[in-house]
Amino acid sequence: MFKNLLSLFVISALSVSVHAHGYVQDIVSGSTHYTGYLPYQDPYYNPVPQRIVRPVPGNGPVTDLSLIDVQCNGYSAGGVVGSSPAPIYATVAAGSNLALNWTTWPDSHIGPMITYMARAPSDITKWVPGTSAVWFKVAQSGKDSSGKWAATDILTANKSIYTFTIPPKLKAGQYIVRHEIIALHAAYTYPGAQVYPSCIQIQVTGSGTALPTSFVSFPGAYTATTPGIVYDAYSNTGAYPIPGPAV
Ligand SMILES: *[C@@H]1O[C@H](CO)[C@@H](O)[C@H](O)[C@H]1NC(C)=O
Ligand SMILES: *[C@@H]1O[C@H](CO)[C@@H](O)[C@H](O)[C@H]1NC(C)=O
Ligand SMILES: [Cu+2]
Repeated sequence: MFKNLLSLFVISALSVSVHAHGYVQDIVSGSTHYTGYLPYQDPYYNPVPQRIVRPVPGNGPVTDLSLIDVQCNGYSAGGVVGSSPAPIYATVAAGSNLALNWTTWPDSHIGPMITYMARAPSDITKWVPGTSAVWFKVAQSGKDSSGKWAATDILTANKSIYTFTIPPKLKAGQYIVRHEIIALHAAYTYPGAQVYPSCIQIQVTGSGTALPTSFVSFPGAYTATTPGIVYDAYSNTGAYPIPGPAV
């Protein structure tokens, strides 16, 4: 009896932490703040607030890596092919930092933080990349040599702020920043890794001319056999192979 009560308690305690996931709630460029897309508030306002972040259905993950949902989190069920665009974008200089403020991240959800960009061929407030190979990696952080994970150790130590630099020589234009945490607490098998992507629309300014030459698609970049997607984070004490192409 006592044992049953105890396991009931353990199960309900677990389900609290399992359900407390997250998303990017605030973006800072220089002294300009942009509120992120707030899935539990924005849809209920009339008019709906204008954000630079593409809408997400909630704070949950994507685990089926073959779905378009893995691009910007959500909406394959809504009949939208890929992510649904946001109405506005931030203007940021090449070479400057973008600070992304995550909602409080659960301690159990350890894993890498990875950032990609894709150059919009046309108006970013209408562009949906679909399954095209348009993404290139600009930043990544996994497990450091002392065993600290980007999420949750470093993110939490940094007050939930993740910062990356827009490549200094990047050609001016409109880009989607696809930023993600991949939580590995259940990644010992596939499906298991939990992808939490967030797509932020920006206009990059500057006189640079650089563009990468190789690109990946979402879905496509990650599969069940991509190194770092199936990974037992508790038994592996060595280095972690961050999924996807090189930066
Ligand atoms: C992150 O955003 C939240 C919600 O807007 C805010 O309360 C918090 O102060 C921000 N964190 C930092 C370190 O700016
Ligand atoms: C931690 O936050 C500071 C201030 O926002 C930033 O300069 C630094 O790059 C951040 N570190 C990481 C790992 O994001
Ligand atoms: Cu979770």
